[in-house]
Amino acid sequence: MCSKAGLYSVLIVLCVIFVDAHLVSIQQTSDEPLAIDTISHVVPPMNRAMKSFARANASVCYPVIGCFDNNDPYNNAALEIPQAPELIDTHFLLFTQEAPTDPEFLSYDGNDQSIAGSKLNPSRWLRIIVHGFVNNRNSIWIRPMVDELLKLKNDELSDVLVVDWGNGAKFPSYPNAASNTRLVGKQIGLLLKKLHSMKGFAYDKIHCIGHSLGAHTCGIASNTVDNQLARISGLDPAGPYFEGKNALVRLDPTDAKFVDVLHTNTEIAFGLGLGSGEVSGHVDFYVNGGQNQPGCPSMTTLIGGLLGGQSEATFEQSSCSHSEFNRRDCINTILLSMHKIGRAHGYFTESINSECSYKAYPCSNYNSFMSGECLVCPESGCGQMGFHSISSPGRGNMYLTTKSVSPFCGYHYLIEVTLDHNIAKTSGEIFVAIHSNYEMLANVSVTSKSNADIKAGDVFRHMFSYKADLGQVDYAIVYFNKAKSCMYSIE
Ligand SMILES: [Ca+2]
Repeated sequence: MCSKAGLYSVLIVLCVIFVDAHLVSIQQTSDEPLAIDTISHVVPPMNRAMKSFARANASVCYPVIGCFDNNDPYNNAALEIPQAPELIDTHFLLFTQEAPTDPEFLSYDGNDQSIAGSKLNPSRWLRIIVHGFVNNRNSIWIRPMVDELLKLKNDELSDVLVVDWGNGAKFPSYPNAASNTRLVGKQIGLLLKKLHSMKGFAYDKIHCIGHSLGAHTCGIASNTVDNQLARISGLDPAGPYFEGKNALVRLDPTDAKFVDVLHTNTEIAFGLGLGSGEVSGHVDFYVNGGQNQPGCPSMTTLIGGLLGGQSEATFEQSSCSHSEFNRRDCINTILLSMHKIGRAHGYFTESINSECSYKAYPCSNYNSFMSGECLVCPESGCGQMGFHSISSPGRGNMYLTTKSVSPFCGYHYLIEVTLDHNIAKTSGEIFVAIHSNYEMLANVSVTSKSNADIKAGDVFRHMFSYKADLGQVDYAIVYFNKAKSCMYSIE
């Protein structure tokens, strides 16, 4: 049980010739295709996607929904204004406890019968899922999230509404998709007003979960009902055209009573960036630092490899390649592959019914966290990333690590290795093997590279997540692999 993890602190001093090593189980306090939001001004094929011929001072009005212009602050999406609702063709698919696989289609604009005859139950939560760029209702991550949400019981018992605005989120026009978040958000808000007036649905039983562009769409939806939604979960909110922009156009803490945000893919490479690193909620989880995720190729590696002619198979073999891969051309390959880096929806889906808690720690930055400086929860408490963040005390910026493969949640451990003062300067890699009453954990690198500079008095710390509670640690063995030499024990 993760909840038990770290209830104790284990300190092992390794009696080796010149190394002290400490394994510290993290203290507990006293108390997861496709959704890519892509912008590029560098990669030639993507340039086309970013071009916009919109002009300033443009406006448009649509029946029922209302008017939109591109005056400040709504000039954020390359001056694009939302496309016609007939083109976007938004669909609202309702999955209920009574019909978990056979959705009802709800309508906000005239077909009141769809709401009047709905199985929607206002005593339950309504969880709304909103996808991002290049996604639609069939994106591979949506069904698993629906299933996990429908498993919730008791006070969390839920129906699930999937918002499909795929026609308005199509590749290649990211500016249009970014602008369409305003219209789709308004459509969701209008539907919620209908649910409120016709079914007695309380806004404080509504939770909007948005991935990428969908995160900002959730913000607009709540704005439409005077920010009364109980909760918005932003899963790697889109960065391009939103990060640093006016709070009216992007997800921010004022948009709902509780806003929790996962940051998983803020790395920018070759001019391409996906997620926003901006603080956007009451609690922001910077997962594995937020830039990219373990087990996934970095943006630089991925895009460089693809543009360099690396094969699709290469990426199929990566541990991120368990999701959709339907390459039609190089650009799609880039988009689909990049999506896999953003595991925000995978983490969130896993968190809903997992016994593992995804414990997260407040810290000033990721480097400090990885150095072991923030391993004691303050009086204000630690956080719990994902679905249960609302019931954990942690607020503000939180840090945690995950495993590189599913299930991603694990137990945090910190290994600390202190070198003796009598060693000669050298280079190589230091590993630790941990033997506990649970199992042996072999060859954990604490230097993170094979040719680290090593000198007397150095202290190496390595934070990692492991699949289980290691329990009582009996002993550990430290190994040193000298650069360009054979491995040998330094014992
Ligand atoms: Ca906002």
